[in-house]
Amino acid sequence: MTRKSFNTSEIQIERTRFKPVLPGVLRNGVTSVKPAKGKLTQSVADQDKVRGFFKNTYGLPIVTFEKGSNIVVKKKVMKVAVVFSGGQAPGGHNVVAGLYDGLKKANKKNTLIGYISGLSGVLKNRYKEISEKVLDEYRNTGGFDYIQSDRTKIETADQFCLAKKNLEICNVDALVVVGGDDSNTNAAMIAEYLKQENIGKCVIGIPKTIDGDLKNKYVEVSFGFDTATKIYSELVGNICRDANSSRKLWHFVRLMGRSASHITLEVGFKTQPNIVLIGEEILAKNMTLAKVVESIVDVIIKRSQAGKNFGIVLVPEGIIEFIPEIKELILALNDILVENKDALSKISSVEERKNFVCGKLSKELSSLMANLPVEIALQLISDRDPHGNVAVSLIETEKLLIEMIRRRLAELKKEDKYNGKFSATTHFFGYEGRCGIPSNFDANYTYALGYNAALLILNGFTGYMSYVRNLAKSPNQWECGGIPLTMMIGIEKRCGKEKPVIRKTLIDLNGKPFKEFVKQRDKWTINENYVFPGPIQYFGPVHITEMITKTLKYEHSKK
Ligand code: FBP
Repeated sequence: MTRKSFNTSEIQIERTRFKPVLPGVLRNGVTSVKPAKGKLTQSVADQDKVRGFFKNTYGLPIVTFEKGSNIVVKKKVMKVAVVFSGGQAPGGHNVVAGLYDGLKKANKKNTLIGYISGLSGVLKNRYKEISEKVLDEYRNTGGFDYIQSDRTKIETADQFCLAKKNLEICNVDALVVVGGDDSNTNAAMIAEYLKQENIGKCVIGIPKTIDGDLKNKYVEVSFGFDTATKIYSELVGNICRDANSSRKLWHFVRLMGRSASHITLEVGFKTQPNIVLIGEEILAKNMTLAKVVESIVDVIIKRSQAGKNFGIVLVPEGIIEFIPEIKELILALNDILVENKDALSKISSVEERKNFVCGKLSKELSSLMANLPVEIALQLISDRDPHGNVAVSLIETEKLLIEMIRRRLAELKKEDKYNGKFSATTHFFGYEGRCGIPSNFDANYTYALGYNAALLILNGFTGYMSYVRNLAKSPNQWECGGIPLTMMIGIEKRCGKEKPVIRKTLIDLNGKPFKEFVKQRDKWTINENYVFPGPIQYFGPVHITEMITKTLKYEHSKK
């Protein structure tokens, strides 16, 4: 096949021929699978408050798909809309493909449209019909470019009303939101609103994010994590080899992942660099910035004494939010930015903006701000995203660390406690992995998530997230169903107000992956135990092409 929509590579052409494997339970056609409802559920926290926000959709039962005759799915001709929301993650196009194929399997007359550029597409009523011909060109490809994405949040009464109106204009029976924790929170709110309006339209969420923090017993991993971490691991592995060859540089590699350090942990396992910082551990140990710096300096000195003035440090981008004094600073800044929105909008100079904000901080926090490199201070007061998150991807923590390390080493030199050389360089990997060609795992998983979402819709469910689990086994043994969105929700302070939000799952320091990491990491510090994973393999021996993440492997291990 040749791609007609845009230029393509040989490997992409070859990938369009890949046939995703459906989970065993979904393989015999949509009329041979029926939903079984489990017990009613509770939200993960703040039950009364969450129930108050979701009067019509709170506490639904878990749904599991089982083999069994089910003709209800053929009864009605359905029109479904899909939307990508938030950051890109490898496999998005296969969600659309699975959804499309599932709908068509039930009834050839079922149709699928894609809202363009995230939930703003719903508000502007911008969409395109998903056609078999064009979709075929996107199967098993990376990116979200077929229908694009953005971070719009549907929030105000007017926006909910407009969304409903546009769904009615398009005659859409169901909306599928492919998103992370914030976007799926928004999906839960839209589901609640439409249920309250009693207009018979369903909303289903799909767990997407490279960050891997949308995770629980049912959602074992969000899609994209597998591919993105494989891509970053190739890059980090190559850097390890470069460092080991030239032996002159310390490489500080910041990795995306927002608050959670799942990506960094996985890349750490795959490449075994000298230092892997884990935000959750820093928080648990209450490590100040000075303590974090000291822990790195300690390794730099030991390696230097062994004649090794080089090394690799992995830095999760969200680490900044876990260092106690900076966490306090960020929380204070969040409030100041909300409370002084109008005044700040009139200040165009970044320097004046910084001075204005510093004037509102306590004495201690203001002096902390003043001690930070000026770029970092400015990055900390940059605008929050529509969901109220700090744009951690814009904060160059690796540069902050290098600056502090330099200062500390200079002090130690003066005291004759260190006489090595410290030359450092930085890298930030995030966007490099978000649109990669999905691994076989992600290609299969996303296709199954989309197909399973079609089944949830055809069976009339709303307010659910499509789940596919038992992922450490082969797809034949994967289990499918729906988990109520409200089950994952707790209350958080966002933009100065209490809001319902799907809880991010951070690294569990008592979990098997972290414990395994603690067992291994000391061996990586002074000796070079680097691993060079190389690129994702799409063709070849099964133990390589179907390799799952180490995180999933340790989570499912018996020990
Ligand atoms: P999602 O949570 O929307 O999937 O996005 C994840 C992410 O890639 C984070 O790792 C990163 O901090 C952020 O998006 C960057 O956002 P943007 O694409 O807006 O620069």
